[in-house]
Amino acid sequence: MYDLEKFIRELERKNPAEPEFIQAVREVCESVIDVVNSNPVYLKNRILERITEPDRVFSFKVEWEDDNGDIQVNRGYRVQFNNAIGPYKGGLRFHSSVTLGSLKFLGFEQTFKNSLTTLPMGGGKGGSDFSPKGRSDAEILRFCRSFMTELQKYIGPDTDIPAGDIGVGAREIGFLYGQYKRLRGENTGVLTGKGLNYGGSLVRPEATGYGTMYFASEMLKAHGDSMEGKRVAVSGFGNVAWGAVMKATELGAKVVTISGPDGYVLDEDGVGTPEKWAFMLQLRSSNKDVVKPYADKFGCVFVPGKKPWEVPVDMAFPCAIQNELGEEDAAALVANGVKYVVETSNMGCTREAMEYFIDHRIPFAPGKAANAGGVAVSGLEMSQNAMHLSWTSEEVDGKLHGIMKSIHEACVAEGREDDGYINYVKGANIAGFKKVADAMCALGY
Ligand code: 2IT
Repeated sequence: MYDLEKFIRELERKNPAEPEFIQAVREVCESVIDVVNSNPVYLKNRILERITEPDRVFSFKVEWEDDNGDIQVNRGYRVQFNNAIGPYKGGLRFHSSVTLGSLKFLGFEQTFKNSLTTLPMGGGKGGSDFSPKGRSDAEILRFCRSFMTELQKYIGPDTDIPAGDIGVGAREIGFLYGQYKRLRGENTGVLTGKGLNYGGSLVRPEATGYGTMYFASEMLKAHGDSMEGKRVAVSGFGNVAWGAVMKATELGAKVVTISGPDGYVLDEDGVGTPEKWAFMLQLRSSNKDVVKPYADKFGCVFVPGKKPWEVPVDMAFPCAIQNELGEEDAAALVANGVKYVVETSNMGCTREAMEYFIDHRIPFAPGKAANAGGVAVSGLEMSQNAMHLSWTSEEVDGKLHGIMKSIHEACVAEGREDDGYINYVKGANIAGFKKVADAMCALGY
């Protein structure tokens, strides 16, 4: 039998100064502890020790020359967390906050998220503390080349397939894939999120945001409700927020906020026109990491230095980065009458915020369920690459929709509590965990 607190203490001892990793592991273990303790096969297999230890971790030096001719040094990583159900799969994050601990949390989360997608993909994550903010395209190209020169030693189309994440979009994937092809002479599609004319999939850019809204629609349906007329707060302004605002609008909701490190925009008319969506893409590609220009251009309110959670809304979608929504934010949202919270960033809510929503019986979807549409369409891109053909957007979107529905069903099946409340955190963790744990037991040690 596992003693949860003792297990976490030992985990902290083995992984010092990695608070996000400990936070992510604790959340999963709290959900699955009864399932594990009542299963002799899991106990005999020491499943918690094995599932919380990454298979391997690579760390490498990335040297590149900036536009002034000065040499810069960053650190690159790839965490291959777990390949029990398929090859390692997960994004690359280029952001100043990247550390080994943050990538271990992301790789751990990815393992269960990928399991939920129903596709055969294991979990991995990588990236660098390099920040594209304020960099020229030429600098980003030189960084990406140097990064891939090392990374290519560890990845392959049947072993480890990276993709984008924060700071890694279509431009960076292009530069990275270009260098991979130069070095390896292959066209195997080793990265996903590629451009359409060199092996990418339709709908991949929109997939995370679309998927989250498909999940939200299922969630609302399960509560006898619909997206129609809902007032929505979104944080972030990157690829995920962009897909989310487009699909939310199509489903009849009104998104009134987006945000950046500089503050948030309150757009009472709604972030609901193609011109506004196109401007979000421009903001992202400008490498400035600010949203104020949106408020200036469209004449709406800009609130500097704040997060959008103080705005009264029916639904909140954190779409930026881990722990972006804390307990005070949760309390403000609940006090203002929020009805649903759909975490779209990975672990976007602190432990205290998540518990606040659950204690107040607000339906709360965790990122590993709600944002799985991105990696799901990455999985579909892998299938298309392996078959050397491409599907129409209707085919891809239809499969994405089906996957998000099935993730929602899995959460309900494992997460319904005695009072009828659907605990999506518990449901996602148990459903994602069981598949990986069973595969690990079947494969032996
Ligand atoms: O967090 C995520 O699921 C991603 N960044 C996407 C990963 C992928 O392989 O598409």
